[in-house]
Amino acid sequence: MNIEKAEVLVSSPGRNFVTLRITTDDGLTGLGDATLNGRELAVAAYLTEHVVPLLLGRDAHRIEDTWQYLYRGAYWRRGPVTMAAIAAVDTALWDIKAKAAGLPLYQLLGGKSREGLMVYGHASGLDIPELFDSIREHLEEGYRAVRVQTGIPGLPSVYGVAHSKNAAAGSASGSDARYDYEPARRNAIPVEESWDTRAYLRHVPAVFEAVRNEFGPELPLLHDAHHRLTPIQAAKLGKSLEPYDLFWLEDVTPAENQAALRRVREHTTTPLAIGEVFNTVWDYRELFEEQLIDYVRSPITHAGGITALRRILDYAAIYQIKSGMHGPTDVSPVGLAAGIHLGIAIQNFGMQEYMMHSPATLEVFRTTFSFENGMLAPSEAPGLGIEYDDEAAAGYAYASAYLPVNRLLDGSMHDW
Ligand code: KDG
Ligand code: MG
Repeated sequence: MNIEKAEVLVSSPGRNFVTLRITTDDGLTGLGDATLNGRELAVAAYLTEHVVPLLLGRDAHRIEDTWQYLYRGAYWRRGPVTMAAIAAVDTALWDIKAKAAGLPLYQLLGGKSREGLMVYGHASGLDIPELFDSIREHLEEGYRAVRVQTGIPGLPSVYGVAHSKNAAAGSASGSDARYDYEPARRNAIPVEESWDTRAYLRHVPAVFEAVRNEFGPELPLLHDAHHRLTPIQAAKLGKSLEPYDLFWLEDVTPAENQAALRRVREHTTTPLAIGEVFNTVWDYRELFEEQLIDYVRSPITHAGGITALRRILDYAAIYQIKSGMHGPTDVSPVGLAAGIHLGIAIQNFGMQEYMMHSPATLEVFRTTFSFENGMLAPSEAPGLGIEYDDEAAAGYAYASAYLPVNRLLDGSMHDW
């Protein structure tokens, strides 16, 4: 079963996606997600110019060898562009292998370890009443865990918090109002937001106190600090949130410095999650071996595919560290579906992020997974269970879009 064709599909149904579709000489197709938010065309070019020519004629069954060929063979290892490209190839080949076997992909990964994946949604509000409405809306949709992001007094907008006053009225399929901080905005240059760490550190604990008072002790609550704190600020935040029993506190410090998490860990028992911007197991080595984190945020799309993330999570399992796969709307339904198959199979699943794709996205990517009672589950369709609709995609042309950048009040650039 040789690879006959590999197409790089760039489309923009609601937001930009890069998808690799591999076709074999016996007519099977497989899909892989290669979307890198705000830098999409770099991966599309990497695939088109440097990967697709190497795939043609290769045995589609040789997933491990193809992974090693693209990783070791490139000489320039790691990095988000390279690893997203490798992830797309790897995922597409797993999709094909499972279709060839006539089985849903999770069966090839060891079969089910659970019936469904517990997910969390994105609740947010500029103020507490809006935030409560957003949490209630998520609970009504069946979510059994929520990420809580809040506006900060004095800051006109905060990434992760819907700007619109009626954001909580967004539809179950993820309207623009509800997630208006995403997709990355379609501008020639990024929007600039401002940031004040002291105001943030003062405000967030009070918000969590209010949420716990309103919604009780059971509801799993999560929070994302988007890499904006120094180690000691992060330690302070973790400590101040301890009374509110977070499921996890995410991305507290810039992710390049693994040692920073040592400082944070020394001071707080709030569970820590990190890794949505990591690309390889090497980014996690110190964090695992010193048990500095509790959840691995890498999705399949940005960590080199199913083959690589499986390895990362097996390594994590030795240290009782669990998965917490990234699942915003810039991980395409293909990337999400791959994560659902992996998550259902592994022993050390923790939590899955699920933001829900827009109706436009779901017009192009035909999904079969289900969301019921706060749990995602794969279908029994062979492979990933996703079809790409070329005709629908043709109506959604690519337009450049960027995440906002972040400046302190004095105008200097700040960490994401
Ligand atoms: O592309 C970046 C976004 O997906 C990211 O900022 C969202 O932090 C995020 C999250 O946890 O979903
Ligand atoms: Mg995050």
